[in-house]
Amino acid sequence: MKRLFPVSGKAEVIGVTGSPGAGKSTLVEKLAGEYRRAGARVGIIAVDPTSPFSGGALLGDRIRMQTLSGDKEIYIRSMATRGQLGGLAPTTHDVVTILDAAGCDVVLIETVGVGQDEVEVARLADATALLLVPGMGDDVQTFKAGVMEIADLYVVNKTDLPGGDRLEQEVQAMLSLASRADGWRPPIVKAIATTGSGVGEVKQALDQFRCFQEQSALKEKRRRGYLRSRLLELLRRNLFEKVISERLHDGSLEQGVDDLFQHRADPYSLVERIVADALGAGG
Ligand SMILES: Nc1nc2c(ncn2[C@@H]2O[C@H](COP(=O)(O)OP(=O)(O)O)[C@@H](O)[C@H]2O)c(=O)[nH]1
Ligand SMILES: [Mg+2]
Repeated sequence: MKRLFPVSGKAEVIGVTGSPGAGKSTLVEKLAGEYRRAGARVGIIAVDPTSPFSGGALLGDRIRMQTLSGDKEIYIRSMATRGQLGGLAPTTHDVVTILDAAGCDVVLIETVGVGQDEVEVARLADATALLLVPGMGDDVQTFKAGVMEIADLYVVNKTDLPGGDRLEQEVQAMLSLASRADGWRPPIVKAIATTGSGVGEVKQALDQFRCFQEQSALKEKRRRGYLRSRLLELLRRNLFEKVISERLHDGSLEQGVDDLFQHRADPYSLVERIVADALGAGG
């Protein structure tokens, strides 16, 4: 990773999020086809929540994306979240870097929209598309908190089913209530992922967003924001492991629990002492 990072940073990273069954895998496959036709090398990362069914889900994704599997300019990787809070598989960031360094022009990341997940994808990605489906409980009310704010593009999928127009109007109405600080007005694209209808428009909208970002230096701002949070996250993990390995290996963790249980110590002072010891500040 140390050697790959310096030669990465060229790929366009696109997150595709939405409820399970919304058609993300189907859309990603078709979208990958669009990018291939435009001559791009494409990487696909499908992040699955770990569950008793995940084996089936991964297999399903592979089958769904099988039209791509003979293409040497496409690389598909499924990853489990391993129950990590927040969702995105811990190594997803590194896989993006690897695909980027390997010359992928576009990296598509599919994640199941479960709470904190989308926020993380939005941070990692240059652009995030949110899939909504009519009549699946995906009405605007349930999505309002949090998720809506991170979408740069809305895809109303399964418009071969009834309710697509109404859902589009709902999203439109929601978007008209608030304007984004960066001035971008997220477009709404109607699609039928299974037939590929509207997928060309999805790519066009993503291209327009990229132009908008490049003109307004928004892309730089976004990437800097992501790199800052990545740096802090790695630092947090590294320091934590350092403290654990240097200070808490010899039963002192249990000793601390004991002190807390007896109320001889409070957790705040205990943590302050442990950290100060590990950093060599001496307390
Ligand atoms: N009717 C209809 N079904 C769709 C459409 N897009 C996807 N599907 C179906 O919805 C199911 C879930 O799709 P999938 O891509 O696996 O969803 P994901 O869980 O979001 O990745 C599959 O059976 C797809 O064939 C669409 O536009 N219309
Ligand atoms: Mg899927």
